[in-house]
Amino acid sequence: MKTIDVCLSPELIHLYDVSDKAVVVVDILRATSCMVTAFAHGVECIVPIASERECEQMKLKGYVISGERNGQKIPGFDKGNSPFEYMDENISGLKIAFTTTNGTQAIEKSKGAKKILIGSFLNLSAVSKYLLMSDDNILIVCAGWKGKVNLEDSLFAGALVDTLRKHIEPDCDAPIIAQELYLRAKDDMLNFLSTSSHVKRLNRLNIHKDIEFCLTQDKYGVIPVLNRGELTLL
Ligand code: 3SL
Repeated sequence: MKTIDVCLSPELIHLYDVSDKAVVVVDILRATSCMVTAFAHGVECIVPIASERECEQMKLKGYVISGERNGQKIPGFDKGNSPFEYMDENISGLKIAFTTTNGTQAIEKSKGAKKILIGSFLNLSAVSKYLLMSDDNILIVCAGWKGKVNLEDSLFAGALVDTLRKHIEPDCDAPIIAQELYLRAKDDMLNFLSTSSHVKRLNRLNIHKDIEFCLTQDKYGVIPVLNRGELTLL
């Protein structure tokens, strides 16, 4: 049977051998939800970049530069990190360079994996179906916040474990913890997350509607996958 594991923070990734695994990187609020939304609206590719400076330099190569630090759009960048910025008709065909506080860092740290997929509640079923068909062992890498664990990424991990549970073997207890958490939260995730650190942080920045949107399940059927440093559609 295939195995599944959950890395609750990118700081723990050294504990896992990713070389034979399909890694699903998740940053529910909001990086991977933005990426999935952007692909659902026709972007050509997204280059995830850890460093703000390197991302900025991509402007000279014709990329739209997008990103945030601490939840706020980086001054001088074209776009920030709200999924609502990646829905209009002008998105189609764009090449985007993207840097975020945690999400793109988690992708960077996952390099070396057999495959890297981008997960969110928005494309949960699509990712789950793909993983069911594939023979690869699975590792869900939660982006967390600056190395610390967060609730929303752990809930996504639990949701994915829950959809795959009959077909996979947990490799340690993190998938069981995540699944239990998800089962407690699933009927009202918005309420469950109301006291979570990042929801409070976003609320302080007056970012409210993104939270509810990013918790919507199965709005899109796209799966972004990393190929030679660039996310494209699977
Ligand atoms: O850390 C990240 O990658 C972001 O998604 C955080 S924020 O939601 O834009 O604050």
